[in-house]
Amino acid sequence: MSDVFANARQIQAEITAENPENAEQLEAFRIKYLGSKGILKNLMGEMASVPNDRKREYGQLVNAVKQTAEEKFLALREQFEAQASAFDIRTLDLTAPGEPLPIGSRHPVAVTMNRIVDIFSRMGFSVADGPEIEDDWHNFTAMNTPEDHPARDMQDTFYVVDAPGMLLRTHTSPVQARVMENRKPPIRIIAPGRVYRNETISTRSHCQFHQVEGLYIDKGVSFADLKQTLFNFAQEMFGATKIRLRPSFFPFTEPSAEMDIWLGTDTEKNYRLTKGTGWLEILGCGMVDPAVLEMCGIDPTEYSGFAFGMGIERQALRLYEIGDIRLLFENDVRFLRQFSSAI
Ligand code: 2NM
Repeated sequence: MSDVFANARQIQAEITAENPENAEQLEAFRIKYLGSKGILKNLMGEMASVPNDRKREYGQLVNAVKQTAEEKFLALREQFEAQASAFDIRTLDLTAPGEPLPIGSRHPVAVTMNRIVDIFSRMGFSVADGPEIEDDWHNFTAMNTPEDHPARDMQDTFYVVDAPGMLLRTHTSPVQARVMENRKPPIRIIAPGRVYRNETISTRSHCQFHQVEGLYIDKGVSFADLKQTLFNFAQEMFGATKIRLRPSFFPFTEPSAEMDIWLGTDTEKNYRLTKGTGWLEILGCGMVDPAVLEMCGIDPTEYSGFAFGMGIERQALRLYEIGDIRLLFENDVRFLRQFSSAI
């Protein structure tokens, strides 16, 4: 009779000493002790042989043994489950296909800018850049833009508060001014980048957009050079077959011109785009004003040059036949995704 008590205590010691090392061994442990034909069932079955006055004591002992086994089982099950769900190289299927990664796309303005840069690179132009927060001198004075010129007006230019003479560049021309100050001709550069204008009048206009300007200075650079270079650009960029130069005015060039490409009026789209003329304006250009060369430290009696400038957003609209410029600023991924194959 006293054997059943000793036996139960012996089982308890065995349970404590058991050390299942994985889920499989733990299941064997459970069946051995807690299963329907397990050791604890047997221990309970011994109750019949315990005298009545000790049944209560025996029941408590067997319950304690059972609790030991159950606690051990639950603790180890939790531990093994946690291990199984954690990263384990042995359970990793190295042949499984990868998760698809959503790939972003370049913005059409960036794609257009890259194309413009690429075309001029092949004609021997290199890319120059400069600060977007500029001083009055490089943005306006060096560009032959007088103090009372309307472009300097607060309505057009963002001036930096508390920094007299500092502003957000209104064009990338100050980049050219800085290059002319620091380098000797021949100079053949393009300056792509962000520019800022305070255009709050219409909902269509934006305060920040992108420009590419170009500059070519050497001995004997002529208007014919300008014409051939820009015609080549129009061919490469838009597949244009004809260009037209109309007289215009910029403070920094003399003479100045606006360049149109020939689209014709054969299609309704081209008719609408060219307002029935067949010609579409693409860029502004001209021979660099001798006063600009002089201010930037280049002798205008020795050198001459041409320059040009264009807004990139406008070229992007043309290139991708986008109907509304706002699409370029809204960054709606449903719009941007369409350019995922463009470089
Ligand atoms: C334009 C049109 C015509 C231009 C001029 C210069 C510089 F620095 F040489 F004076 N840079 N860019 C220029 C000329 C820009 O944009 C419509």
